[in-house]
Amino acid sequence: MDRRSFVRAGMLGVAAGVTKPLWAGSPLLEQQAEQEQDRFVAYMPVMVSTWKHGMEANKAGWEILKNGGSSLDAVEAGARVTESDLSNRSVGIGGMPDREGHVTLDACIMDWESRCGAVAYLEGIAHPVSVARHIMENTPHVMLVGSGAKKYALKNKFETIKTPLPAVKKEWKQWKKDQNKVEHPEVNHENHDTIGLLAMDTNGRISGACTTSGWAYKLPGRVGDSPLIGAGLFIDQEVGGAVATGLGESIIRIAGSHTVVELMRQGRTPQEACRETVERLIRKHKDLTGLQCGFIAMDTRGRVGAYSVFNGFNYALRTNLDEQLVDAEYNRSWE
Ligand code: SD4
Repeated sequence: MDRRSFVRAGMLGVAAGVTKPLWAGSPLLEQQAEQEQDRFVAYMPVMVSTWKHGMEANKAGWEILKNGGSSLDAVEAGARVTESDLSNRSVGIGGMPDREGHVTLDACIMDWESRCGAVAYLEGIAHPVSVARHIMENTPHVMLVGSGAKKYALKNKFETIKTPLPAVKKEWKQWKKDQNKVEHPEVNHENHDTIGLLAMDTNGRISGACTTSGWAYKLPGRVGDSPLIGAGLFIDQEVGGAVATGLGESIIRIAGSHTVVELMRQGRTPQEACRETVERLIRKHKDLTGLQCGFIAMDTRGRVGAYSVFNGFNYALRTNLDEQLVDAEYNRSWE
């Protein structure tokens, strides 16, 4: 089979709703695919998002992808679902505040042309991910923060919100009363809510987004990895994309998402790249207490992978056949 017909066969597989690459199970074809570096495989479109709430986010993104829409629209639509979720305690309107009671939001977005936008320390705006996209598409900048970001959002008529929600405020007040007892809020190994999303559309174009309210009761002014291109998110259409969740400080230290992408560039599968990045992150931390971090990645062949420090990390995967919540592999069992 020459290269063209090989790719065409892959495309027919997409149309037929085949979820496995056509060469799966055939060592010869697999080797050929490897050698020819085929970019368009039977997985297109595909969407993957962190944590359980990624299922709902993927649903919104899938509506766009299945109709031939762009991966950029898909990740933005997905992120907006989680940003509007009143029950989510670390994204958007339901987010936890800093130690002075302010909910400050971080988000970024990146597309297949390496265009990117970001906001950090943004308060009172419903959809930071859309502000990030607006900055990307309408300014010469990548990132706006704090009052500048807010001014920009208001000027461009982005929806405002009142935060924290009453229930969240009540919790914060209680925390303030108790705060002498704990130096750092616990980072739960099982429960993080930040959402990171990666999508590949029917044209093989990859985009990603990440949005969070960050570390609960953080110091005012603290910004985590989530809005930082290279840390919380990185896309390179030559290779693939990656997005991070977990303790932002440790992800920043190793430029986590960029590291995953660069490892894929060197030939690792998405799964291997996520694992190696987590191993590096662990090596840089003597004290692993509370250090839950996870990455998801996708390459230009539509293959995905994920890996975390501890158990409990999962991600939502959507392909043309089904949607699933997948438990990620991890490095450490409960210790
Ligand atoms: C942060 N990475 O601000 C975010 C928090 C997070 O799952 O991802 N929690 O550090």
